[in-house]
Amino acid sequence: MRNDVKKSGYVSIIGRSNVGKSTLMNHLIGQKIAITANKPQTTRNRIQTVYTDVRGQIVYLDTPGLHKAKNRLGEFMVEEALHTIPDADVVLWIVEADPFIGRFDLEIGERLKQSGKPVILVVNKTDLVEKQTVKDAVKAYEALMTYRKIIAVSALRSVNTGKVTDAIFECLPEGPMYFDEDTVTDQPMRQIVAEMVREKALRILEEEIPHGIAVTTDSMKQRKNGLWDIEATIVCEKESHKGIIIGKGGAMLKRIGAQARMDAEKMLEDRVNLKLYVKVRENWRDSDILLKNYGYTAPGKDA
Ligand SMILES: Nc1nc2c(ncn2[C@@H]2O[C@H](COP(=O)(O)OP(=O)(O)OP(=O)(O)O)[C@@H](O)[C@H]2O)c(=O)[nH]1
Ligand SMILES: [Mg+2]
Repeated sequence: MRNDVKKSGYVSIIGRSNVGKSTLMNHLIGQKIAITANKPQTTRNRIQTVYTDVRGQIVYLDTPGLHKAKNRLGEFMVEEALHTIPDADVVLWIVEADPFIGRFDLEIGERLKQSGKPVILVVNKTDLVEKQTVKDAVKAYEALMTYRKIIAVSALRSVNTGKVTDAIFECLPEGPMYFDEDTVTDQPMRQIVAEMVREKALRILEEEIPHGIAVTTDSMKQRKNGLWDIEATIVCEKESHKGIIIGKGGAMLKRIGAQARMDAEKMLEDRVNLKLYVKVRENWRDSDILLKNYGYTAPGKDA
C-alpha cells in the first residue's frame, strides 16, 4: 500500500454481555476508556474511540452486551448496540472460546448475517481453555456463517490483538481521517469520571445493587494550583441499597471514592479531590425521564 493512501471506517464491536468487548477495545486503542467488570451489562452506552496509525484510522464503537432486557434501561442498551450495525463498515463479533453456542449468540449471528456487513469473528478468553477447545469453538462458529476472518485472542493478556487491527485494515475502504490523530474518544470528561465511579461500584458491590446504579458528575473544576474538585452522585434504587453503598461509617463509599480518584488522577494527570454523594430514585431504570437525565437516551431521539 502506498504511504499516502489511507484507510478508514467505523467498526462496531458486538457481542453478548461479559465476553470482553470493552477489554478488547481498550487494548486495541492502547488506553483504558471503556470501563470493564466481571459482571454482565457493564457497558450501557455506545462508546466511540479512535485508533490512528500509518495505515489510517479506525473508529471503534464499543456497545452494551446483548441480553434479555428486563427494564427500559435494558431495552435502551440492546437498541444502542443493534443501532450501530447499519452504519458499521466492519463488525467485530466477540464470542467466548466455547464450542457451545447459546441463544444470544445464535441471535447475534442471525442479525449479522441479515445485515450483510463484513464480520470478523474474535474468539476471546483463549487463556482460560485448552487449545482443542478453541479449535472446537472456531469450528462451531464457522458453521453459522461466513467471516472475513476468525481470530482467537486473549484480550486480557494481549495475545493476538494486533492481528485484529491488521484484519480490520484489510477490510476497510480507502477513506479520509475523520479525527485528528490525537483524538482517542468523543466521551466528555465528566462522563468518563462518572463511569470510573460506576466501575468501582460494579467491582466492589455485590449482587444486584450495582446494576441499579447510575452515576452523574455534578461539578468538575480545576483550581489554580492544578487540583481538581469533582463532585459526583451515585443514584440507587432503594433506601436499603443506599445504606450498603455508604457502608459502616462510610467505609464502602470511601473505598469506591479512593479507587475512582486514582483512575481520575491518571486521566487528568493532576491531583483530584473527589466527593461522592448517594441518593435514591426508585425504579429509575423504568422511568423515561430519569433515564434521559442519566444519559440513557434512545438512539435517534434527542440527547
Ligand atoms: N481470562 C480472561 N478474562 C477476560 C478476557 N477478556 C476480558 N476478560 C474479563 O471478562 C470480564 C468482562 O469484560 P468486559 O470487557 O467488561 O466485557 P464486555 O463484553 O464489555 O461486557 P458488557 O459491557 O457487560 O457487555 C472482565 O472481568 C474482564 O477482565 C480474556 O481474554 N481472558
Ligand atoms: Mg463492555
